[in-house]
Amino acid sequence: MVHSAVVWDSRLALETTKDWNGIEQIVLRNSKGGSVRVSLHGGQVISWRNERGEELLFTSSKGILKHPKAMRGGIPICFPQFGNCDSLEQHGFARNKIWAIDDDPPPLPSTDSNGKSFVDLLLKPSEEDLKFWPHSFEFRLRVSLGMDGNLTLISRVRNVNWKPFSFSFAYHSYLSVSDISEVRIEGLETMDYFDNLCKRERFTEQGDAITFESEIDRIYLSSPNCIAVLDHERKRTFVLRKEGLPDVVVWNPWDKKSKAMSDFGDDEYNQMVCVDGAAIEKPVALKPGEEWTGRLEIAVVPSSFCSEDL
Ligand code: TA6
Repeated sequence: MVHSAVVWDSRLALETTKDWNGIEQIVLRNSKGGSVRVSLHGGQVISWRNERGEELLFTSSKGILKHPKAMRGGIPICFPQFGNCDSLEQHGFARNKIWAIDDDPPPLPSTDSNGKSFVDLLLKPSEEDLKFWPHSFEFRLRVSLGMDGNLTLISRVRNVNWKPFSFSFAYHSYLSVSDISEVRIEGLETMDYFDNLCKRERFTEQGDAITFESEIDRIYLSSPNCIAVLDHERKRTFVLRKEGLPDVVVWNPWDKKSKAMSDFGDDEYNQMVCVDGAAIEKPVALKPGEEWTGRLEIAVVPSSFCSEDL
């Protein structure tokens, strides 16, 4: 179901555009001038703008929007696994599939729709997908934009199979920052993490905020549900609030890895940081008929906000 100002299709009130591959994008707006753009390619949020029209998510100037590869940037959905595994592409197939608009979703709590502009999307496995991942599921994604400009993503994965299955998951959120060397992440102090740069060995974070002087690629484990990403130069803070997502991925490729990625500018690492609400260390296990919900809300507040307010 979609709530939007502009009627485009008699069945649904949709404001939509199409990308140059002819794939539909849904535009959500609030009355203050904020907007969100969601592509049916991967159910990927590809833009989130504040009331001044400033883009809050990073997308690479060299990003390739060519099916089936996910565009680099925005918020790709990593499902049914985060990272590499033998039978599936990195970060799973969900972000490389064409999703459908779900015009009759099972209800969510009214707080998830009151005063919000939202769209409900649906992904079900094709016969081809089932060859690689033999588990029937229904993945419902609600993307919403609040009157306050906050972006909310709610994922509901239901096991519609006759046998249990497990999966890992991440909202792979590319946040736009002014200068990575002036960014601090608060809320992960003293947390344990797997370090992808050290064969995923387990370490413990020191007692102060995370700052960036080189590549960081970590999965913080059983983390607090509220994380702050402070952009010093722009005097603004991203506040991530999550439920059902115990882990947090923090990634910046820095210079060497940036140069090695064809769909990423050599210096673009300065303007982005990935901070992903995730469920990785302990995969989500669903019995037949069970459903998992993973919710992420991202707000942008003036940087006078600090971790004590979390
Ligand atoms: O931890 C984040 C990470 O797995 C990095 O190791 C890096 O491979 C990145 O994701 C790749 O993200 P992408 O958007 O290219 O799939």
